[in-house]
This record gives sequence, structure tokens and C-alpha cells, in this order.
Amino acid sequence: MTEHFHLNTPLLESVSMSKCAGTTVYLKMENSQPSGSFKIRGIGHMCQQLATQSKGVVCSSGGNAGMAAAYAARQMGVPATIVVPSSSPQVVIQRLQDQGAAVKVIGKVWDDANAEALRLAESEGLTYVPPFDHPLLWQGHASIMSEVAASLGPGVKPGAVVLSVGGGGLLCGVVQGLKDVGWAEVPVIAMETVGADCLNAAVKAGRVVTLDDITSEAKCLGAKTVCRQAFEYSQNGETPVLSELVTDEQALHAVETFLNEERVLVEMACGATLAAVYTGLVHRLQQEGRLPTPLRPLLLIVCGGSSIDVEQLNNLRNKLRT
Ligand code: PLV
Repeated sequence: MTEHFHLNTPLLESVSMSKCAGTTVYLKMENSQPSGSFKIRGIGHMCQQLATQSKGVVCSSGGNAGMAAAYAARQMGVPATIVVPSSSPQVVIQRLQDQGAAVKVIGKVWDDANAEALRLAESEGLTYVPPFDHPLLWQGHASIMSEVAASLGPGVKPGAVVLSVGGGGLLCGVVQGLKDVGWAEVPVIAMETVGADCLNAAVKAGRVVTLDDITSEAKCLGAKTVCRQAFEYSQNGETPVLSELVTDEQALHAVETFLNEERVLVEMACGATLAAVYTGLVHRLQQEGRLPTPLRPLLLIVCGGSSIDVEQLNNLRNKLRT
């Protein structure tokens, strides 16, 4: 078996976030993966399983799944076509092209781009790589938890894991990974932004629902429908899933605070996770009795993301604050 494409990322303790949360905060730095986000874990795994003989892969993406597919394809010497919606900023399109991918911009949101990717897979005979809804992706993402368990060593178990939800692939992988390492009862705080809240809407409705539109600036969380497995994990299962929302402004503020304090720039999709600490959401969950007090260490999956640079950060500030 070929070696995998992802790295064993650093697990850092954040002093300033720990102060804010009132418990030790560990950051799993997935921003430092090749391709800029955790996505390479699942997508790299899936490409290695399915695409070695392929005449090409096609991936629909808000940006980061595409970055991972383009990276994996380049490593494998396979051509990649990435279909993104028009909401993807120029910086991510450029980065995809720099990875050697052909980029198609189709539709307004990811769901539109995905329809085109499925069509291309069929008509051109390409291997379709979905961004979040496939067991091979979840299996790849699950490696996050075995790395964390190895880094923390025996005797340290997180009190909760905080992560962002787009279509729910990361959530599925982490829930599976928690099971793999014997931590199935550790709750997961599943963060979304208002306007990209397909899991939260499904939890409220008690069934999978499709959002009318994506109105959040966290475009990489912008799947209109959560994958069924993620919804099922949120309903019943050994691992409690707490579905929580922050506003775009809170996510942006978190991105800025993280840049100031940790000197790392991440995109809005990741800001949703960071905001769970910076907004005091974790405290609120403790007050409501939904998380225990005192709380064992918090583990934040710093999912990363390539759809951000200084210019894009300024655009977001202008858009959200005027
Ligand atoms: N982004 C997907 C889906 O977009 C994509 O195509 O890139 N954090 C970051 C930085 C992400 O890019 C994503 C997903 C997530 C979190 C959420 O992961 P998911 O989709 O597995 O829940 C529409």
C-alpha cells in the first residue's frame, strides 16, 4: 500500500484559548496539511483506493475538498477537474490551478457545482470524488482521532471535540475515530454558521432537510443538505452530538482573534469552530448542563482552509461590518 498523502499534524496547547475556556484547549492543526485543510485525509484515502487507474478525477467543492483532490491527483499523476460554485473566491481558484487542476465555475452554491461534477463523471468517464458523503472519506478523516490519542497519551481524554460541519464528512470521520480509540462517549460540538446550517436545520426538523439557499459567508460550510450518516449520528448513537450555531460576524471575529493570538490565518469555515471558545458558547453549554463542569480538555479541530488571504479577510470585514 502506498503511503498516505496526509501528515500527522501538530497538537498544540493554546494558552490564550485555555484561559478563555476555563479548561485546557488543544488545537489539532489541520491547517498545516498539504492542501491546507483536513480534507486530504479522506480525499487522499479515497483517491488511493479508487483512482490509481483512473483517467481523471472530478470533484465538486466549496474549495478545500477540491484542493485536496487536486493535490492527491497530482501526486498520483492523474488529471483533476474541480467544479466550484461562483461563491468561491478568486484566491482558491488560483490555488487550484496552481495545483495543476482544471477548474470549472458552475452555479451559485456547491449543490449546483456538484450536479455538474456528477454529469462530467458520467459523460467523460471520470472518477467522481465527493467532498463529504462517502465512507472512504470518513475512514480517512478518522485518522485525526488516532493521532490525537497517540499525542495525548494514555490517561488524557478530551472532554469534548469541537469541529465545523459543512456536509458532515468531518463529523462522520471524527465520530468514527472516537469509536476507534475507545472514546465513543466524548461529546462532539458540531459548529455551523447561520445561513450554512443544514445540520442544525435537520436537527430542529427531526429529519434531513434542504436549505433554500446559502446565505453565510462561510461558503465552505455551504452544503444545502447534510449527509444522512451525519444526521443519524446527531439523532442517536453513543457519541452525543451538540449542534450549535454562530453568526458570520462571530466566525469572522474568531478568525481575527486566532490570527492575532496564534498567528495562523484560517477561513470562515474554521472560524465557526474557534468561535465556540471565543464567544463563550462552551461556557453556556456547561451552564445549561449539556457539558459537564469541570470539563476535561477541549479538542478543537482547526480544519484550516485555503479560501482566505489578507485581501479576502478585508473583503469579509467590509461585507459583514458595513
Ligand atoms: N468544505 C467542503 C464542502 O463545501 C469543500 O468542498 O471544501 N472546514 C473546512 C475548511 C472545509 O472546507 C469544510 C468542507 C468543512 C470544514 C466541513 O467539512 P464537511 O463538509 O465534511 O462537514 C461545501
